[in-house]
Amino acid sequence: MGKVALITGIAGQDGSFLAELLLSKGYRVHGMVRRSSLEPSNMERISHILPEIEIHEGDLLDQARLSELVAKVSPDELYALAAQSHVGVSFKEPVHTAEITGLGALRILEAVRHSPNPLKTRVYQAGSSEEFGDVAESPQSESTVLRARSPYGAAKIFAHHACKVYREAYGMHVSVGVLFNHESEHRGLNFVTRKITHHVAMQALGITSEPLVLGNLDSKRDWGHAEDYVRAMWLMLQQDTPDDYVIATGETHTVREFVEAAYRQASCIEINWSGIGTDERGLAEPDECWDERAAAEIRGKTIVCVSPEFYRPADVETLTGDASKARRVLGWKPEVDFRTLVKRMVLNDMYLLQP
Ligand code: F7E
Repeated sequence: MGKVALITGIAGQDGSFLAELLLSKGYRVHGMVRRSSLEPSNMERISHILPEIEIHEGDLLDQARLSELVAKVSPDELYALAAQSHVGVSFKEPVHTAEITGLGALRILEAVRHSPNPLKTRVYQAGSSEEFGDVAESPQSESTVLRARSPYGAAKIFAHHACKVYREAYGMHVSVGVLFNHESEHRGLNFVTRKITHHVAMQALGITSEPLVLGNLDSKRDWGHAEDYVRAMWLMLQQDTPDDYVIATGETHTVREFVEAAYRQASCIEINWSGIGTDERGLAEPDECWDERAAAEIRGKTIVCVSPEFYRPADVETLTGDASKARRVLGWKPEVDFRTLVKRMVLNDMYLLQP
């Protein structure tokens, strides 16, 4: 009989890809979802596999329910993916973020520790490159000091340390994946990559003529594809010994470069940047493939602008991951590069939005 997996946050980007991967490997997949997320609109990412998985209602705030669920499902592998995962929101709701993202992880560990067979269940905790914060060195690896710059990063550090404590104190099989930014066609619209590809697709299809409004364009991220990253999660739990692993591409791009790549892909438009800070504007420069009359109409139009609304009180400036341990021990490597990631996201949004 196949192994049993429990995924918290199964309806999210990573949860949906991971559920598909585990089903393809013959797992019986259980997923935990909050009552408020049971709305069909929140279940879209997993609607196609709903008949093959078992959904349970649960909440990271509710220890009794978590303990009951873990005891009942008795998973071989538990993937703790649920969290308040938006860094910007964590500045507005720091206590809530600590409750869900920090203490929620501890509640999962407690649920496993007090289950009938705590050493049976292998746990994957979703760590984050936000833990590196004001980076102490570059690139960042498993030995880099953690110096969070957001309430979200601080909560993830708490969860990360709790995992290490449970591993050492109780001999539990708990691994932490310190995942750098990972995106996809399933990414939520409030994260910068999908916000960009969705808006650029709307402009390209003539659905909107409003400019794309962003915050910090100079921020640099190491962006990979979520499908590659959930494979790393699974590999971690197949190891005899639990450990921490950085998962990243090792390649860093600015938000500005992501914007440029998206316009190039969607509409063969280059961007001329002008101004600085919140006065910066991105002006359209159609490439040589455009018909000259159509190009003349759009040339010089403001298609991107900046608003302080999307700045954070503190931002992590640059993140670059060193995933050599994962490559060496897990045999993991990313398959999707930056150009392909942008292309896939843009084309998917154009497909979804086509009239
Ligand atoms: O921002 C800048 C923003 O919200 C990326 C989460 O999955 O990855 C993600 O966290 C950068 C930041 O992701 C906008 O200031 C500019 O510097 O897409 P993001 P994130 O904060 O890096 C880590 C690894 C996680 O663990 C998190 O859960 O883009 N930025 N303008 C903007 N960001 C947003 N959201 N919206 C803007 O308009």
